[in-house]
Amino acid sequence: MALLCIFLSFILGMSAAVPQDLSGKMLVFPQETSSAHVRLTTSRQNLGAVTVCQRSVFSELTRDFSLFSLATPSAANDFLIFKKAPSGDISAYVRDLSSTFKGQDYQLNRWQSLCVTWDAASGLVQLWLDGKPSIMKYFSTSNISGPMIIVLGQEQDTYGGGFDIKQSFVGMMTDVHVWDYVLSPHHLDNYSQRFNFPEGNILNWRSIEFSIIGRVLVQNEQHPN
Ligand SMILES: *[C@@H]1O[C@H](CO)[C@@H](O)[C@H](O)[C@H]1NC(C)=O
Ligand SMILES: *[C@@H]1O[C@H](CO)[C@@H](O)[C@H](O)[C@H]1NC(C)=O
Ligand SMILES: [Ca+2]
Repeated sequence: MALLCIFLSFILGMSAAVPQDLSGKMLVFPQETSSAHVRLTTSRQNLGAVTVCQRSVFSELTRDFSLFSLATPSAANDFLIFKKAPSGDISAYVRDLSSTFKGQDYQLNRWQSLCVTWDAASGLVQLWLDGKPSIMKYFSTSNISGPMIIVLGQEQDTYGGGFDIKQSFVGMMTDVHVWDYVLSPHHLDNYSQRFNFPEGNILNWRSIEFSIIGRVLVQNEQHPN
């Protein structure tokens, strides 16, 4: 029995490390907890630019919550997308530096697409909500470097942990892609409309390595509007 368990956990452990195609699937975060999350895996250790795109919907969250949390040993908020309590405010963090984009049309109970781009060459960050660009803001010109832990569903205050139930995500999320360059405006617009765009070369929803910790469920997507 013990041997069987070891064998099974070995198989399950293996399957978590194999990239999976999540097209047509979404992640469901059905409870407010300080532990349930999804960890995404990349072997990259140096990024001079980033684009993160995702589609999400949440139902009742009028408090702060995390949408995408990338930490390295040197910076817990190395790349963080954080919805702030006042409706319309979305904060981005790069290399622990943050700024809030105000007046964003982020709504309850509706699928929305959100992309955040950053480039160390210019230091500029921009947010694209449903294909509409924000202003560009100056953040950081230093690369993100070191082993990365990427978490969906919780916000990392420390490398791989330090979760706060009051910053957890409750809702659905799909189509998470990450690129190591700034996606062109045409591709950002196409992403928001589910047209053609290049798959993420750092994280690709159609071939993604992940592990689920706690109650997060993979379900069929329900054709977001
Ligand atoms: C920063 O990233 C860019 C693009 O990946 C790379 O060309 C450059 O060498 C990196 N700089 C450092 C100091 O690692
Ligand atoms: C955007 O999507 C349309 C429809 O799929 C496609 O024809 C077009 O080439 C895409 N744009 C870019 C820049 O790839
Ligand atoms: Ca926190």
